[in-house]
Amino acid sequence: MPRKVLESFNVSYLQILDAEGHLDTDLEPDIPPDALRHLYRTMVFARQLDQRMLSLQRQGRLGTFAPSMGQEASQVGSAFALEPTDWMVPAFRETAAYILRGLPIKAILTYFMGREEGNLIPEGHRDLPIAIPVASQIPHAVGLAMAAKIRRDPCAVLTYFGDGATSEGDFHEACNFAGVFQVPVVFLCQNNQYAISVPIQRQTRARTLAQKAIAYGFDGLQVDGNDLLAVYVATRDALARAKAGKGPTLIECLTYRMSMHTTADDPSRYRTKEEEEEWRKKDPIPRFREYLRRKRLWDEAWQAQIEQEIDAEIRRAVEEAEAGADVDPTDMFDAVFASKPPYLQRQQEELRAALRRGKAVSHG
Ligand SMILES: Cc1ncc(C[n+]2csc(CCOP(=O)(O)OP(=O)(O)O)c2C)c(N)n1
Repeated sequence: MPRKVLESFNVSYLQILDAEGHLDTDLEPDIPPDALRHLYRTMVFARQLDQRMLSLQRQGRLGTFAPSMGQEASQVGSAFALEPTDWMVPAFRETAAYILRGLPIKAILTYFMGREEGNLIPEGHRDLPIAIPVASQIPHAVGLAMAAKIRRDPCAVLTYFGDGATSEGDFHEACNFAGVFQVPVVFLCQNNQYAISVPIQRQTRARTLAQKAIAYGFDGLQVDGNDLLAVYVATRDALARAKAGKGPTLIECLTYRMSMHTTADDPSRYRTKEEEEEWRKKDPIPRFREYLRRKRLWDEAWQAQIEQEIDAEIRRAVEEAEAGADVDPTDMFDAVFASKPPYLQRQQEELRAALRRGKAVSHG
């Protein structure tokens, strides 16, 4: 018998606005001018907040956090494609996506100042809290999508994760389940080239991460993750397919973590200045600014105005967050389940008692 080819596959790459500012007008989405300016402002906001948070962390006023610098287009472009009724399921680096979704800045700061209340997503927001264990949020997203399907809730779910997460079992189990049950989920992998110090070449032998979708029976595509327009179009289309009952999509956003992994990391130990410089030329923010400028939607005066407004807004949020109550470590047992199971109740009591004893010792 002759051998037959049973499967062959294609992985497409989408770019609409390249690093030199060339625009593919056939693919350009029709986004109203106000929305374009809002998208730009959100990216600038995220970057300014990153910088402010870094200073606060260095001053001992904020805990460790993972900067989103360089990944603003991947996050803002994709989150913009969501309706408020859709779910957003982040990992731990999605500050820019949270800002676009309208999470109060005070909540973001409160969480990173070590207070659990910052992780309580306000009523009515369909966003999940930060997930630190790598890839753990991906099965949660698939669970939400499965629930939506069963309840006939016409929403879709967008979940974020990094290139490193694609080496975790959770990613593969989630993809398999989503493919089998055709649930309305969009997997958005921000391939920022590193998982802490591990480069993408040590993460996979495959040419793209997008092609991992093929084995699970759905489509994967790669997009220029520093091109907000391409990210938006890819996510918009994937969400539409999900809502039409056509199942999941894996979108791989090619991007770069321009800053440190977290504030506890020193990237100069594992990557070169030359490499960082190459990616700096692909920075998503100046690229989008130039796009707006050519449309006469950006000028220096507006830039100065938004920077000032954002600065004032961040300043207010920092004041409010710092004025909050002291950290209570026993809070970590609350809000995990709708009603606290007895074993967590017990652990919370034990911790309270231990803290009281500790206080008695230190004061006595
Ligand atoms: C299950 C688990 N293992 C290890 C860690 C420690 N850790 C935190 S972030 C990270 C790398 C994640 O890389 P990637 O998924 O590419 O996301 P990125 O940090 O680049 O956004 C690791 C290993 C963790 N948080 N959870």
